[in-house]
Amino acid sequence: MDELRASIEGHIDTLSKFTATPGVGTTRLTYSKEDKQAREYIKNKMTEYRLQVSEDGFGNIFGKLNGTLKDAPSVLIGSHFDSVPNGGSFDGPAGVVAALEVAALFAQKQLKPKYPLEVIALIEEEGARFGGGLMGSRGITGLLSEKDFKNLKDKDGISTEEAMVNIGLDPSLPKKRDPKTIKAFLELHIEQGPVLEEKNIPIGVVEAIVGLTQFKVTVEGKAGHAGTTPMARRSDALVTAARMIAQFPTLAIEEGEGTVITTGQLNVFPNGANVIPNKTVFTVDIRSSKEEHIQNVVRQMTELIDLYSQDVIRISAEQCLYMKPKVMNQEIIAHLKESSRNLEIPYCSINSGAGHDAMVFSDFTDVGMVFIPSKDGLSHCPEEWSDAGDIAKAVQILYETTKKLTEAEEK
Ligand code: HGY
Ligand code: MN
Ligand code: MN
Repeated sequence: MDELRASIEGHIDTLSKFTATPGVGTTRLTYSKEDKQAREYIKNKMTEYRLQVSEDGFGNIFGKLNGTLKDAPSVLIGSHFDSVPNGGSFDGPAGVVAALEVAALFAQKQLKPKYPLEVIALIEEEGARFGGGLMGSRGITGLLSEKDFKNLKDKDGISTEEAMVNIGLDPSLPKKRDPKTIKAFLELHIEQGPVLEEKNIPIGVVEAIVGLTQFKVTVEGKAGHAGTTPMARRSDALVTAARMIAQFPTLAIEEGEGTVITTGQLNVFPNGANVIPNKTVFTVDIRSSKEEHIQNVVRQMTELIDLYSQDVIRISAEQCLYMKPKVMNQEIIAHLKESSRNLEIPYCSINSGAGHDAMVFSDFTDVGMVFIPSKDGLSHCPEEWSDAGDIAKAVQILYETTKKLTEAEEK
């Protein structure tokens, strides 16, 4: 176990170095220089663990161990390797590293699975560069069409495919994958909340994932001189945005049952200290375990937009992502719990307040997720930390579960 723990620490430590903001957390945007560095490391490890390495037309990375059954669907195991700006070292990479170590155990024990095993490292789960998020998994499953993918641009107007080519990726490779080629999807992820740490339990078997939606709201007013424009003659895009955003929390609190709403991004144009803003663009992220709460908050947000539209020239809202609440596959949940019991590793059931690629795959195949504790419940910040020993415990549970799902016998 110490060797496994050391190997995990080595992976996490190396991947954490591939950041655009050294010393201030992990910033690894999709198709960036840092993406390319992490990609090379992951592909080298896949090769070292005797996996056949490939990439698809989105830049998702696959490491395959063939099975003995001809044309059989694969058991996918993995997570994402992009990050939020100034995020942590574990959100995503913990799941990719765990999957690599499961494959390493298959190689060490010379397992020949009936069904292929594929380690997968997914791109743009966070949406930090192109917006929306869950892009790699939505692309594979066809939820994000090839056309919509091509049309996505970052804040500098660089398109997805342009950015891919800039780091040597090939957008012409196959994109959408036939769901019949996937038998199951397993993902280890950090909890990103306080529950497991407070319970002092190392493993959470995920039962359900909240539904979520994200909007990009654009408020258009009129630029003007801060000194000479009378207050009564202003069409101030920032004041209007601020008045709306300040009312959002009440919508979620009054909806209740854990409903949450967040404005994480706000851009002001032209952003001059002595200029009345003529445009603001901000995001709205709404989540709940019950779909009707999400829809109620969206309706009330829309009513607020209509109300404040009279103060400015125009307000528009673009929905970038909508995912229903998802439940994990009961059979896989049972396998994960049985493996934990057999290994005498304490576990509990848990629901996810964070979104994950597993919620995308769950419409196309059997899906299971395992959480490990997050120190102080923190995530999406440089302080994010999880114990490599807990990741090692999850590797053992995922190894036993993957053996069952791939029908691999140890010699
Ligand atoms: O936003 C989320 O829940 C995930 O971290 N992308
Ligand atoms: Mn995240
Ligand atoms: Mn994540």
